[in-house]
Amino acid sequence: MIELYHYVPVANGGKVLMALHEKEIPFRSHWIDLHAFEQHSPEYLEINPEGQVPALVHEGHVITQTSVINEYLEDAFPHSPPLRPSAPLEAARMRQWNKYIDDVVMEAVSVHGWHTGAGQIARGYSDEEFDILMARVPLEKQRIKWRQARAGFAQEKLDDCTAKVAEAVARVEQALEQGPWLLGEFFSFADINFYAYCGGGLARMFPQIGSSATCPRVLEWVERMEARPGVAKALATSAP
Ligand SMILES: N[C@@H](CCC(=O)N[C@@H](CS)C(=O)NCC(=O)O)C(=O)O
Repeated sequence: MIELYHYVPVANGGKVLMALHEKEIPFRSHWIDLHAFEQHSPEYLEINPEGQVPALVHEGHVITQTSVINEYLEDAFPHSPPLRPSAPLEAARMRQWNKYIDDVVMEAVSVHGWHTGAGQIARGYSDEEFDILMARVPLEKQRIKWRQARAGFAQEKLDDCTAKVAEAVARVEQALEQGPWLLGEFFSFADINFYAYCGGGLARMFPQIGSSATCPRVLEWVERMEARPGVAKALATSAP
């Protein structure tokens, strides 16, 4: 049985939840509350020493990093509905999208998410309480990010991230000229990946970018994504 440790069904957690439901793979869900900093608890660090979610456990083995997890699911469950094209060139195209989304889009969207969401959580603690929580964060990069979120990111950084999101949306808008999904007719992990970071929340987080005047195809693609039973099931995931 697959075990998935995750939080709300957006961004990184949503990416694996959507893959599991689309591939119709049964799994047991373990809710890790980021608002309560459960991802840095000693119990969870035994599963993922980096203190990040999601983490997948299969037959006693822990797998982390969402794009790695999703391709693992493809390889370990070959009879589930495929989300990676079988032709090597098409698979490479999918991975090119995933690399760009993981390296650029995820980071750009997450700075905005952390500026508001994580910032609010972090400011709910006193300086002393926050220092104690930060001492448990294993990754230095994440400790810095939590502190930046608490103080608020510089406007220059926010503007740079907004520009990166706008460019990514323009690239996806162009790709969708070729068909309903990022790889044309084939629905793949690349669609799940972009939707998780930048699809569902696009119009709400970036109204100036996600409008029908600028990206009509992307907005129609968002509707197509949300009409998929596996995606809808994943999005309905809530706290136990
Ligand atoms: N590159 C990682 C990123 C994972 C990640 O950033 N997870 C976030 C939640 S969306 C997290 O655990 N944040 C809490 C923290 O770092 O304290 C992946 O793809 O799995």
